[in-house]
Amino acid sequence: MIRLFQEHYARRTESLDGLWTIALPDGRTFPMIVPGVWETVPELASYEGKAVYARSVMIDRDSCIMLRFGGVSHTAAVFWDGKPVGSHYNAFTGFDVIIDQVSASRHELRIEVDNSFSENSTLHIPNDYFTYGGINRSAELHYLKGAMISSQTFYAAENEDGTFDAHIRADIRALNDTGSLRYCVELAGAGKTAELGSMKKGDTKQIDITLEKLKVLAWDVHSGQLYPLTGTLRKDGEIIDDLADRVGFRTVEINGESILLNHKRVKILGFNRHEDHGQLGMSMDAGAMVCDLQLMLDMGANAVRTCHYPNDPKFLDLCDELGILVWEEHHARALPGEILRKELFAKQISDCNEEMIRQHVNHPCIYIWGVLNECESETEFGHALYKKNLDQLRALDPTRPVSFASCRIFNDVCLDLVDVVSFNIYPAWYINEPVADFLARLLSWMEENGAKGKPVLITEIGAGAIAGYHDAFRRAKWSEERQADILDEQLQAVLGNERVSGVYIWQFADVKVSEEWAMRRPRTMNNKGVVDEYRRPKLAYFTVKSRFAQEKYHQTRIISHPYLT
Ligand code: ADA
Repeated sequence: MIRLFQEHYARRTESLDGLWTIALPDGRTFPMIVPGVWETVPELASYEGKAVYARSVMIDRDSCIMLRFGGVSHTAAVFWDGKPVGSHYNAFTGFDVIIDQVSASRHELRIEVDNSFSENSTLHIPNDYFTYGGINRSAELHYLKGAMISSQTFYAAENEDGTFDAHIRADIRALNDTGSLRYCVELAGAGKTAELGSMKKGDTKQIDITLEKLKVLAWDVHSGQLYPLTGTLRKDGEIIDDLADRVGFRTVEINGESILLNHKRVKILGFNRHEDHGQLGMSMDAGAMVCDLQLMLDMGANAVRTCHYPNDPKFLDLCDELGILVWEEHHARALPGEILRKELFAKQISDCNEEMIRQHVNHPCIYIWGVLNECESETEFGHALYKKNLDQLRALDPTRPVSFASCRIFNDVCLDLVDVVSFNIYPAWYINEPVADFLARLLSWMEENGAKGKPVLITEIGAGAIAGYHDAFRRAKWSEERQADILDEQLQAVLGNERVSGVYIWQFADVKVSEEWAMRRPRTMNNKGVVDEYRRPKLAYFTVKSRFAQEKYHQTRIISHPYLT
């Protein structure tokens, strides 16, 4: 399943997860698990290129079907019985392919997958994380009837008396000429109906429904109160489609230099987390994701930054349930100027913005959207580019603040564009300057350069250590001891500074990087994790745990299971 919960009860869906076959251009074939990455096959550990995934699909009645992919890394061309039916670029957002008039018989489904770097790829480039190959997230087969609920977007507005009004926008799509349709939505004990009338094949309609004065428990840090939101579509009284989601009621506000969650100032105690694991690559199942979150909670964290791309919906579902705040950002890490100036980049990043927000907007755990990590924010061209991307995010979701993580310290010209100012800094690691001194210089400079009166986040800070390498004298960089000491100094300075609204440690776990980075990255890994790639804690784990535990924002964890309310 693509989500952690069942999205359809009336619509018939089937999982396409399981063993497929892949064929390489040289004729080799392998059984291949979906979701998964081919690098877990020893013979393909360093294979970069094309592979054709294939399986048969039995359709037991003449149907209109939809193929739904959570993610394919990084380019997919979809073929049904040999005919091209869809394509998608970017491993980190999902996509659908609708196929009409499918006969009741056995069919062939093929996906040509390509993870190579080329002129056709502006987001996946050789980088300080790895681009795996495969159908990296779950896939599903949906049977559609005459019309479907394409999406339901939820937004909650709090009333003076503490109740909430829920605004639901449903997009309906007719797959055939339909008779009179009726849409119903239910949430938190309330419900409403909207008459749609008849629709012609290909028609779309948008319905806005408000459920007023709902008495609900707020979603909060370490208390993920969720409510099922259920939409149904009826024709002549029969349910022909449905869509279930889970939503949370909370408020996120920027109030001067503070970030408020439910009117309380929140302090971010977070980690940067890549989707990567020593054994599973980027295709971590929910169990492995929970293990990561349990380690972060054990260290006292309340937040995760999805560096540097939209995350697996299952991971976001878990953050919803566990009450963990998420900074989600589109797919961009330190892209060079020549890429940023390509027309293809403008298209690929705009598609990613649209898909990220349309697919993830209902997750209460996401409190902020980010763009263009460490890109060209020191030039006029960069200012226009950041403005274009931030404006697109705001247009798609006016309810959340926006930001970007800057490394153009003392040169950035884009801080005026954001609601929250954020910096990636590495004093005592890359820069041999006492952390408190560097931080003081940064905070002073930024006040005169667009940050005045805005919250500040340190979106990256940390140091490297090769797991198992020890220096009894605590001097050698890359020793666990030195990493722990640097992180201790960094966290003391950052968490002790009232002007800073929080921190995301770089990073949670060691991750694989592109071969092109090998000379700058021992083990061809980014070794700044507080755990290694197999989640074995380094000494720094306990340093973080001690520092986070001293924060008054370190709440007693009340993990209340959803639906108890
Ligand atoms: C940057 C970048 C991260 C990582 C980090 C590092 O801040 O945003 O992706 O590369 O540096 O490890 O140096």
